[in-house]
Amino acid sequence: MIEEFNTQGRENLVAIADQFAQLEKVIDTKAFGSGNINDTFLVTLDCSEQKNFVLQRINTQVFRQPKLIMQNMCTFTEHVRKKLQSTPLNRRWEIPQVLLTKNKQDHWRDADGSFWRAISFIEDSQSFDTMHDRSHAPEIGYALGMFHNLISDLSPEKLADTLQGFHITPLYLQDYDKVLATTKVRKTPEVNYCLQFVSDRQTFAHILENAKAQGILPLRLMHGDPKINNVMFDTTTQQAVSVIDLDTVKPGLVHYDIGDCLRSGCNRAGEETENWENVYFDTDLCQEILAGYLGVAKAFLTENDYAYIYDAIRLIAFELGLRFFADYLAGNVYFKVKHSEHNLARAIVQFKLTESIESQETQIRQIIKDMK
Ligand code: GN1
Ligand code: MG
Repeated sequence: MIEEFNTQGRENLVAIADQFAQLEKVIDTKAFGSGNINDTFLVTLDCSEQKNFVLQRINTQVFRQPKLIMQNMCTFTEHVRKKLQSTPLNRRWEIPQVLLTKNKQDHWRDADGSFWRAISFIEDSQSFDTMHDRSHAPEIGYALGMFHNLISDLSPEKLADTLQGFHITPLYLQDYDKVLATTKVRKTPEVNYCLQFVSDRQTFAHILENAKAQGILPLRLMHGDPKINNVMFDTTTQQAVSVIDLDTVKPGLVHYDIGDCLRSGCNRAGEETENWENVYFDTDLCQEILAGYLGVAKAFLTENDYAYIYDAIRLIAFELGLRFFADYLAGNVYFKVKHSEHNLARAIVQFKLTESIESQETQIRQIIKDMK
């Protein structure tokens, strides 16, 4: 999709970006980031302050009610803005802002019916797909902790469910079973490995949902996608300054976030590697990320919350592998792919990571215990 815009649609893209520019002129648009769902562009304006903004076309096959996303974003940013105003932090922290169109709307529909929205770019910051520098580990934890901290007093009912079933592992398992029942699967060694991997973890897949249903883990607000490249770092200080990508901020378990942050931050080889033998879960990074997280989040975590952190790390890695694998079997209908085996390769990365997490269960549980 991005290529299509770059070759055929640049003028069109400038015209769309222009809807969100006020007096400034759009001087450049380029594909931006490595998102798997929406199409994202960085727009440059002819202006000395706030030179850039992020323009996105929301994938409405995934986010069926994109207006809810914008509504949630506005509720979230307003809450956090007020909170930071009354209790300022002693370091830089930024909240991505929704930018309005010339007609004061929070989105714009083009002639094809595509849903476009614009978000402020956090100036002088950058993100990384894998752990770039050890010193980033506590910062990534701090960023997630700060994010949770800032919304810990916003009640979950204030935000809508922008993506039903998101991170409900048993539902992904149901979808997977449906795909398996209706698809003729070509059984290569890689496919067989994945089939067996999922089959061996049927009971485990329910662990967080069971704890939620039994009231052991409370429903809170979560980010939904706090992977390493959604944390922005100040280019000068190299401190974390923002958590971006707010589309899935909605009621859920903080455990999905803790699991997602650690499964992405501690996988030094990254989600996109095809060198599966290099994939492992780095427990030193896990210790540092968790220390950064707990430095800010300790105040609202309960004894039960700690008891499920290990399972959350294991589950979210497994769940993402399951989601990639099911999408491969379904013909790559959800995640963007560069080739037909792409989702299969991504699934294997997450399953190898899950194996590494499982093989280090004792150490990981000890790290968590020592930090309480
Ligand atoms: C998707 O599009 P992106 O990269 O922000 C996905 C996440 C996955 C992630 C894996 C709405 O996020 O759940 O963890 O890919 N988002 C959605 O990279 O499904
Ligand atoms: Mg995302």
